Amino acid sequence: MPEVELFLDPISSPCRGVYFFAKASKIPFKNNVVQLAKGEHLTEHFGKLNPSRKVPALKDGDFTMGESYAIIFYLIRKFKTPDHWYPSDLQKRARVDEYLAWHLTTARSGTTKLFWLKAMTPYVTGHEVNPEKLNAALCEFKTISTAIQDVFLQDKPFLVGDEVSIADVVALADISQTCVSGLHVFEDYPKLAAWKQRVKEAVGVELFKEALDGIANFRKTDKQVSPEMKERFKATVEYFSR
Ligand SMILES: N[C@@H](CCC(=O)N[C@@H](CS)C(=O)NCC(=O)O)C(=O)O
Repeated sequence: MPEVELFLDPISSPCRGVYFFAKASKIPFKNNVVQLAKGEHLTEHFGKLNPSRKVPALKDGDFTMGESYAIIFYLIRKFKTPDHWYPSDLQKRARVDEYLAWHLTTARSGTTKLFWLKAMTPYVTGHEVNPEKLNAALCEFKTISTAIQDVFLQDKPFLVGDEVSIADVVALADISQTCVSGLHVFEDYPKLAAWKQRVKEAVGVELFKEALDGIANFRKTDKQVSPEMKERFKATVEYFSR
């Protein structure tokens, strides 16, 4: 029985990053699905695992923690995963850190906004989003994609070099959520499209599909959304539609 437990909802891109990494690097763990739509992260039990009541969370014996990047670092240190995920070479590692810092502070808000406007707004409100707002979010997303392709990837196979790292996994787990919104985000970015394929193969094509199916299926689970979460979803849609 694995000693490490992860608490994840595949709808969440930070969870997908942790899941892709843990599975691809063959870490033994118990997967506990926490359904955000049902408000399972708001329970007292989950609050003990992560007081900020966000997924993902990790439990290792009596030790518990949240925050996806920190969870990935914990798993890397505990399981001494292959070096390419987070290279021990000072400067290669710094490149991974650089990408992760940029992704968290700059890319994630744009990918999240586009996902909420394009995929979640029709699901929550029954209406398409205002086209101007959607266009602005698409422009922001294109700026992010251009930066990933031209600033970080350039002509390398992966974001920081010749081998897949946690930077690739975190980036793809996040950007790929826009694909289920019916957007063909990689069409205008041939290098990113080829990179996506390489990361998918490194992570496992089936694993990748399984994780994205989680989002696609989410929108079919309307009846399971708790009243509290319906209100929260509405508030989030309003926030991103401002
Ligand atoms: N910085 C955190 C973000 C975690 C986060 O925002 N999780 C979202 C899902 S993507 C969540 O649990 N939301 C539940 C809520 O706010 O009610 C991480 O990287 O783990």
